This record gives sequence, structure tokens and C-alpha cells, in this order.
Amino acid sequence: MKTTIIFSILILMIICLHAEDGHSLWLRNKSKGSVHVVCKKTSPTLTIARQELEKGWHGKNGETVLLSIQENNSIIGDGFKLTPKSIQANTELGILYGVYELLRRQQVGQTIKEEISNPSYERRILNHWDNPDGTIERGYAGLSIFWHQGGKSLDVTENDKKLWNEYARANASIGINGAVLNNVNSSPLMLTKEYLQRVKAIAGVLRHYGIKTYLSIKYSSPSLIGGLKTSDPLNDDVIKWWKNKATEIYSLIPDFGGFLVKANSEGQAGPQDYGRTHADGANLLADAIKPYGGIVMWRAFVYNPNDIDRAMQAYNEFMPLDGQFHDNVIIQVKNGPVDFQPREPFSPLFGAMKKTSVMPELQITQEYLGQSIHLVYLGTMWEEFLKGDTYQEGKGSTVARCTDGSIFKQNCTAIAGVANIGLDTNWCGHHFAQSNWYAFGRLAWNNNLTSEQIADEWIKLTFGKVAKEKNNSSYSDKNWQINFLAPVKQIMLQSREAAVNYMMPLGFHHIFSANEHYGPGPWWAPKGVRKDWTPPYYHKADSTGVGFDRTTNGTNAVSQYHEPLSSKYNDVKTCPEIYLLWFHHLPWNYKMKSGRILWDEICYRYDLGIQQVREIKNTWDSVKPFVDNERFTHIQNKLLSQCENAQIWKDACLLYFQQFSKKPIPAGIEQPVHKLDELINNDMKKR
Ligand code: BDP
Repeated sequence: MKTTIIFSILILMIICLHAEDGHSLWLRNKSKGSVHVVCKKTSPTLTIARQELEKGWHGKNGETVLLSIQENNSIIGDGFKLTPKSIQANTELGILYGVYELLRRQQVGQTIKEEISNPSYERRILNHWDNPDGTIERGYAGLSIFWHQGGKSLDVTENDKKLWNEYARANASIGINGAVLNNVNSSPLMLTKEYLQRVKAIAGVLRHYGIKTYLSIKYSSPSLIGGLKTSDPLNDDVIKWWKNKATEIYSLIPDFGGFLVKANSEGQAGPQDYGRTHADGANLLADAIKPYGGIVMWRAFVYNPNDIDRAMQAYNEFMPLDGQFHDNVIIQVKNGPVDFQPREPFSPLFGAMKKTSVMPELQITQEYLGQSIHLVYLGTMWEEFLKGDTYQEGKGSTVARCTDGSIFKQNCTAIAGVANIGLDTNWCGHHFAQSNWYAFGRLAWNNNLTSEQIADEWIKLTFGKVAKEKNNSSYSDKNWQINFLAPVKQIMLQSREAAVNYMMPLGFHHIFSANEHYGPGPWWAPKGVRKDWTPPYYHKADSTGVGFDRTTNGTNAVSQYHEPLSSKYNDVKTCPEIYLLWFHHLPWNYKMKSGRILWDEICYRYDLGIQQVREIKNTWDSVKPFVDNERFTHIQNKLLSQCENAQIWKDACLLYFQQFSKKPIPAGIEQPVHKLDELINNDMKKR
């Protein structure tokens, strides 16, 4: 009897030890020895720093590490100076970041010399598109971690606090220092007393990890919840209302970060409703929170249905206002001029607004990239974006340098990522989607890092320990490096290109099925729907050819780019093929660099996409011996769906476009397995 019980307990312990639900993210390493931490000051943040060192120490057993807060002119903001045995910073938070960096280096086996690490952006912010009822706009990993119970109860539970603490820790470990707690399509409720109490509670947990809270606001709040007749930014009562609201917020949350605003965009209220400009609108809010050190992040995501080219509108709207924004306003610009597509050229606003602070907005949640079903590592996409050269101040004026203060003396520098986090045990729905949260944080801290380096770190931190347990190997183990690390890195690095190929190669964009933005829908254009919300607006396929003419003969969107880009994109011979159909409308038999005609090249690209996903799936199968069963199977199932989905994408797009090209699918390319009418009638199923 006794032995049976002991045996059962043992089995249970083994199961628990190996139960791998992904909740620990990249923070799973336990210390290998003891460390003696010396720090003269104490504070909640410094206590966390000390505990993290003790929990995750991988250095020499019994080593002493010195943490010191000391002015150093070469250290900027919350940066730090690192040696193998000491961390020096100007701020407590700098010490905490230094601790995480030291541990990361030890754990992934990178050497530490004496070095200084400063953040590229002062504010590194997650945008949560969470609604008061707990749903998340474009969320694919369960309900909100901040708001729940259909908004009925705002009470804060111990479970809430535990989760927020874990969330804050994960963010701090990669340098994220801000969180916007609610959807840009904001509910006015957020600014009411009851909701602000909960914001206060959240801020209370996040604060010790150096994370500031921000809120998205509804522009018409003064009339919706303030009882005023108008929300006109130049009206005295409205000005007073916002001032009082700011005082109320800061009395509850003294370190409140500020507001994020979506105004006059997709039906949201804004200053233009009262005949005022975006600058009038933003400055009103900026003045209200200026005395407390708050900022306003004003989104440039605006477009209206009647203009000829949606890709040009943000530039047209905001360029004339350059220089008119108050200095605590920062314009938040999506990476591309349309909307988080699998591939877009960067927005022409980067580097062009020279007298205004500008920040990039990336989307971590994969709204247009297979959501939480497809494995798509976004590090490569963001690297392409940040390293894109705007030429605005000569060669080398990359988007990174145009936004991080290297070129323009911005009063405020920041970067935002739309979060992919929800209540799912593994936070992000797909285990690999965690790498996108990780990559965002790492790039926000250092916009010079390569996507490969980030992938390497993430794999080691996320899968390394288990690999070690199962095969008795470690990061330095050659077998593990060759048969796990290298192939998994390869999977990640090619995953985004694969998605572009099977969804939208050669500059295609926005040909998704309606609203869901998951499966293909190049045909979708019901009567009465805004044209710029339908795929034919973007691909413009007809019997003569395909693609959006944005050259000087077309909408002239090319003119919004600085030379030599403008001419380069305008000329079909020099336009990079990855943007070909973004900028050009071309005949189906246009000769490509490969020697194929355009139609054949389109077929070839879609087919390549499928092959790449199959290869990714096979590679994943081959690493089974190195991964715990739980995560292995979870990912394997998702890859199976991804392969099926890629087939649907290819078949749908080729069969649809073939109606216009009237050409056969070239020999040597797998013929479609689906029928077009079936695909049109059954939206791609999500698994
Ligand atoms: C689009 C999303 C929509 C968002 C909008 C935005 O489809 O849900 O509200 O962007 O960024 O990508 O405001």
C-alpha cells in the first residue's frame, strides 16, 4: 500500500515536472548556484532585481555581484553598465534591466565584457486592444488579462494581481516599460471613476517592474460621460473637462503615462467633427496632462472612403500639420501605409515629419499573418522595416534612426506593438507567437539587433532547459545545436517569407476575406460596402493585368517617398519585385527578372509558399526528440492546419486570378485541389 502511494506520488511529480504548458515563456531557467548580491539601497524594484539574480544565477557559484546606482554620463535613461560582476545604472529600473541582461547572457552562453547598454527608444509600449467586457479586438489568445466578467465586476482579485505580476515581470525582462490597457476603439467607460479605480490597481502592480500605464481615450468623452453639449477641442468647457480629468487620473496614478488616441478614423469621433484639425485635437489633451509629465500618442491611421488611394492618406493629412503639435505629442504611425499587411513598404511619414515626434506602431498580434494558428516569426519583418532607408537626411536615414532621436532631436521617442496576449495558459495562443512578444521588446530596447540573434536567444531560453533534461545536453552541446537550435532557427527565419508567398507575394496586399482577415477573399466586394474595404480595390485584376498603379501615371503615391526611392519605385525596372504589384499595374505576360511571365511567377510564388510551409512542418517533426511532448504536439497540430490553409490560399488566389489571366497554371506546379466556388462559399476554417 505504502509503496503504491509513494510510486503514485513519484509518477505525479514526474508528470508535473514535464507538464509544459508554455506559461513560463522565456523565463524558465533556475539558478545553478548561489550568488551574493551587494546593493546599498533597498526598494521594491531593487528587491526584484536581487531576487531575480538569486533565482536565475548561472555564473560562478558563490560569486559576489555589486548593484550600484551612480550617475554616469554615458548611461542614458534606464540604460546600464554591465560587467560579469557588477551592474551600474542611473536609475533603479536600469539596475533591473541590467540584471535581466546579465542573466540572459549567462543563460544563452554569451560572454560579458565591460559594456554600456542604452535603450533605443525612451518608451517601449504594448498596446492592448482590450475591451471593458473582456473581449479583445484582434485577440487570438483568449480573453483580456485586465478586464473581465463582461465588465460587470471591477473588483480586483488575488488571481488578477498574480497574473499582472507575471505579465509585468515578462515585460521588464525584455525592457518593455509601458502598457496601454484598452482598445484604441475605446469605450468612454474607461475614464469613469469605477474603471479608473481598476486602472489604479493595475498600475500598482506594474509600477515596481517599471511599467507605466496608459489609456486609450474616446475623443467624444466630454459629451458622452461628462454631460457637455460638445467635445470641440477649442470649447472652454471641454478644455476644463479634460484638465479636471487629468487631475483626477494623476491623483490616483501619479506616474500615469498618458493617452493613446484614434480620432477621425474608421468612424471614431475626432476634432474634425467640429471643424478642427488633428493638431487642435491632440494639443488640447497634451496641455491637460503636460503639468504631470504625460504624453499624447496620436495615431496617424486615418483614411476616408472617397480618396483614390488609401495608402496616401495619412501622409496627406499629417504632413501639412508638421510643427503644429505641442512637444508632448507624438504621432503614432503604423509600419506600412495601409494596415499591418504581410508585407508593405514603410510608411512615407517616417523621416518626413521633421518637426514632430514620430513613433512606429507594429502589430504583434498576427491579425493578417495567420493569427494564433500560423507559425510566423515577425522579427525578420520588423528588421526589414527598421533598417529600411528613407533617404530623408541622406543615405543611412533608416526608419530606426529617423525615430529613435539619432537624426531628429525628438522631444520624445517611443515604439508601440499591438499585443498578442490573452488569458490562454501560454499567453499568446501559439507557443511560437511568444517569440514575437519577445522580439518586440528586444528590438524596442535595441533597434540594431538582428532578427537572427533574437531568434537564437529566444529558442535557447524557451526550449533549452527541456532539451537539456531530455537528452542530457545543453546549449553548448553540439548535437542540440545542430539538430535542434539550427533547424528551429531556420524555421523561424523563413516563416514570414513563407507566409508572404502563400498569402500575398510580389506586392499583393489586403486580399483577405472580409473582416476576419484570416483566409483569402480576393473576390469579396458586396454592393454597398466601402470600396477601400474590399480586396478588388487593392489588386485591381482585370483582363489587361493586375496590381495597383501608384506611379506618376497612377495615384502618384511614389511621390511621397524621398529620392532616390521615389524614382526607384516608380520605374518598373528598378522597383523591387517584393513591392511590384504594390506600385504597378502590369500585364499578365510582363517579363519578370526570373525570365517567367508575371502570371507564371505568381503561380510559382504561391506554390513556393506551400512548399516552404511543408518543409517547416517536416523540420518540426524532426526535432521531436528535443522537445517535451506537450509543446511538440501542440505546435505540430497547428502546423498541420497551416499547411492546409496555405493550400487554400494558393488555390483560391490562383483560381480567382486565372479568371482574368486566362492562362494555364504552368507545368511542374501542383494543380489546385480545391474548386473556386467551394472556396468562395466556405470561408477558410480556423482550427
Ligand atoms: C485594423 C484592425 C481594426 C483596428 C484598426 C486600427 O482591423 O480592428 O481597429 O486596424 O488600428 O488593423 O485602428
